[in-house]
Amino acid sequence: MQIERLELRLLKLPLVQFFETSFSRVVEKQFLLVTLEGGGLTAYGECVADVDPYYSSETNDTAWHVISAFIAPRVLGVELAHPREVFPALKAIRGHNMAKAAVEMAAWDLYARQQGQPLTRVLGGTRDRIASGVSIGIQDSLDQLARKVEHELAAGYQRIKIKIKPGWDVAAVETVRARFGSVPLMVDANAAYTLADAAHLAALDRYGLTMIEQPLDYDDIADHAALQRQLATPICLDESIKSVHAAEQAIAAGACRIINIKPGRVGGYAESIRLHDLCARHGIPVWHGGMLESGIGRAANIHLATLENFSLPGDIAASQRYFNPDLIDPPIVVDADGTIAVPQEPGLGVSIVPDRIDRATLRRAVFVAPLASSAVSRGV
Ligand code: NPG
Repeated sequence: MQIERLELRLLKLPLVQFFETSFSRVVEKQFLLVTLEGGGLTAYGECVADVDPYYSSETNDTAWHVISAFIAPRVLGVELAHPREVFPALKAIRGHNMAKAAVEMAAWDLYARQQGQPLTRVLGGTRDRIASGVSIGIQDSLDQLARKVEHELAAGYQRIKIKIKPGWDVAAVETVRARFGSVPLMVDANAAYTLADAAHLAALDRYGLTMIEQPLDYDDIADHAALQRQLATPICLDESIKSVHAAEQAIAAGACRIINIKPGRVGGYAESIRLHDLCARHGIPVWHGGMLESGIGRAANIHLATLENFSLPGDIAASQRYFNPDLIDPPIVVDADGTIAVPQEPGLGVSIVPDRIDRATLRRAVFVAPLASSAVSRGV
C-alpha cells in the first residue's frame, strides 16, 4: 500500500448545544481532517486536537505543523505492507500523538478499503453492535442537569456520565441519584482535583458510581494510586494514559481499575490495540472515549470499540447530538436499546458528504509523493 496524496483541512462546525467540561465551554468545533489517496481510493482520519491546549498539549496548529513538516514526508510514497507500520515510522517524532493518530487511522481506513473490508474486521473486532453511553457537560443549574439526564435516558443510552468540577460534584450526583435511582452513572473530572480533595471525593463513594474518571492531574499516576487506596469508587484514567507504557505503570501502581481508550491520545489504532490487549491481560476493562468528533471520527471510534475488552459503554453517542448537519449522511443513530450498529461497508463504512466538508473548510493544504519541498502546494 502506498499513500500517494495527503490533504489536510481545518474545518469548523457549530455544535448543536454547548459542551462544558471542568476546563472550558465550547459552542463550535474546529478540527483537522486528513484525507489520504492511494491506489485510486480515498480515506479519512479526523484529528482530535482542539483550538486550545486545555485537554492536551496539542492544538490544531501544532498538529497542522507536525503533520505538514514531519509526518507527511515520512509516509508519502512509502511502501507499507500494513498500517501497523505507520506508528513505528513516526518514532523519531516525540509526542504529538493526535497528529500521528489522524494520519495513522486514515492509513487503516485506506487499507480496509483496499481489502474491501469494514474497519472492524481489519482491527480484529468481535461484535456488530456497540453499547452507547452519553456524556453530559456541566450545566447552568441542577434542574437543567436533571432535564438533560431524563432526555438521554429516554433516548436509550446505557450509561450516563456527568462532568464534575469543584463546586459541581456531590450535589450534581445527588440530584441524578434522587431523580433517577440506580441508573448506571459515572463522573468525569478532567483533572480538576488534587490529592488534598481525597476526603471530599470519598463522599461520592456512597452513590455507587461505576467509576470516577481522571480526578487528578492530567499527567499524574502516583497521586491517583494514593487516591485509589482511599476510594471505593473505581478510578478510570483518561488524560494520564498517553502511551501503553504509561498504562503499564498505572496498572502496576494500582492507579486505576478501568482505562478509557482514545486512539488520538495514544497515537492511533495500532497503539490502541496494544493498550486494549495489555488491559485485557491485566483484567482491566476498557471503554472508548469521545472527543466531540464529527461523524467521521465517530465512525472510526465505533469500529475500534468492537474489540472484545471494550466491555463498558463508551462515549460514542448519536452524531446528531453534536452536529446537524454532520459531515456524514445518514447520521450515526443510537437504537432504543442503547446500541449502535457497526457500519459494514468497506473502511469507515459511512457516507461522507464532500460538499459539507467544503463548506466547513477554513484552510487546506495538499502534499503529494514523492515529497520534496517544491512538491508541496498550499492554499485553498
Ligand atoms: O461524546 O464525544 C463525546 C464527548 C465525550 O466527555 C466527552 N469528552 O474529557 O473525554 C472528555 C471529553 C472531552 C470533550 C475532552 C471535548 C476534550 C474535548
